[in-house]
Amino acid sequence: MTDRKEISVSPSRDADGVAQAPGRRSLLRRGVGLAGGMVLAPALARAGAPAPAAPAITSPPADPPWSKSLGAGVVDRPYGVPSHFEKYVIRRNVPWLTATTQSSISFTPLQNQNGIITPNGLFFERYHAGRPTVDPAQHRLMIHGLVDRPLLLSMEDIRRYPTVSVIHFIECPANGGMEWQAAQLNSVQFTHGMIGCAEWTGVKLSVLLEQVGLKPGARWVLAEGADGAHMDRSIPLEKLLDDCILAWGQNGEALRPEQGYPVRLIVPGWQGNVNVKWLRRLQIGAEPWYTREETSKYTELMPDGKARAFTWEIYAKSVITSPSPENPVKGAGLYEVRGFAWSGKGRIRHVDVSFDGGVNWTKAHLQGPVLPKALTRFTAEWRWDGKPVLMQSRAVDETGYVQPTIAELRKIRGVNGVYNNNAIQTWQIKPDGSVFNVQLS
Ligand SMILES: Nc1nc2c(c(=O)[nH]1)N[C@H]1C(S)=C(S)[C@@H](COP(=O)(O)O)O[C@H]1N2
Ligand SMILES: [Mo]
Repeated sequence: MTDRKEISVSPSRDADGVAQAPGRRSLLRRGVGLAGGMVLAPALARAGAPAPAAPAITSPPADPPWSKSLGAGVVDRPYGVPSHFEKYVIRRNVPWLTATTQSSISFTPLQNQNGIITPNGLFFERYHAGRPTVDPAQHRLMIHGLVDRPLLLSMEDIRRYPTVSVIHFIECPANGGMEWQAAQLNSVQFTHGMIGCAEWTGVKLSVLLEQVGLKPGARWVLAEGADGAHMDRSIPLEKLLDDCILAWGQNGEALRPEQGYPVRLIVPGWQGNVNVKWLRRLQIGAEPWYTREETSKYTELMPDGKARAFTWEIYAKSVITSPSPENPVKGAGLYEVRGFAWSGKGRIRHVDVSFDGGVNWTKAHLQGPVLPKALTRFTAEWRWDGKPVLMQSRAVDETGYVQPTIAELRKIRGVNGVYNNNAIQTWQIKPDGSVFNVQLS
């Protein structure tokens, strides 16, 4: 096992204490207390340590203050917000990672995500020049280049096209980028939180491209954003015609400004940066544009000093979110291990979990829906005896590709890169139930 370099950026312990949802835990414990012959949720009713001697449970609980008064009325909050008790469930950034917060990234709190959809207020943010405030009434999208009929579309025009709604993840390929040399960040939010999954609503690019009429020789598209960075990326036309969409909806409401309001490109399964936000221009051409972005940043540095210019698809990956550094274990007993798996190449076929650092594997349960290029929930039953554990998950996608270990990845790619670290994550569980990010050599 290699040394773990610990950097104290993990959320504070007391915040984690709240994250443990004490109400639910004490309910479980009470469940055990009255379990004699009662039918409870089958596996988890057996969870936890032996029940403390509970007083006989004969009458309903006493009324707390909120049961003895009127609550707030409707439209007290015309736009709803989460319960005050959930205030620790937030995006976080790593201040030392970037010089400014305008060219930076924040992380989704995966440790608290229930189900496959990332709530809009928790979706990770990646900006190259900050988050612009785009007025939808003034925003225009230009489609030009090797086309018969160039278009200049207002948001009103865009919304008149036939719509589709699709559920896909967006992952920045820098996700896990700090972990190439050694285990660094003791937090699943920071090791894996540059990802979010949402239902995107918009129009298929194929519909728009049919309308502008592609000229012979058209093979590439330059997509450009309206932010100060005018972030642009070259994308093969083939991909745009296949499954890309121009999205203005995110989980049932308008895109959030953070995600590209009023309109962004969704490039299913491909690395985050091609999903251009605040989209203002699509130029059709014959060749890719090697923009500064592409040649200087989204390249993959190989051990021999050469760099790969275009890498697009997200390779299969998975991570256990509970237990995790933010979700420590509370004593020996039965637990449900929970995590996410995803692949940019299609559906997750299966996920294995290991409790001994990858020596033995057992099949996890995939919780539906299992959608292509979307976060997929997996669970596994785990009875902990209180001894140290090295817990891992390993995803296999529908192409048969198997998520590699960090040692296997390093053999091919060295340690100089930042991008596309899809290695198996190892959590070390100590006898006191605390969980640490470690790497196995
Ligand atoms: N216009 C524009 N689009 C952009 C970016 C940007 O800075 N400007 N960042 C890109 C990067 S690097 C990523 S990973 C994704 C992140 O999407 P999100 O912020 O909605 O999570 O947006 C991409 N689209
Ligand atoms: Mo990114």
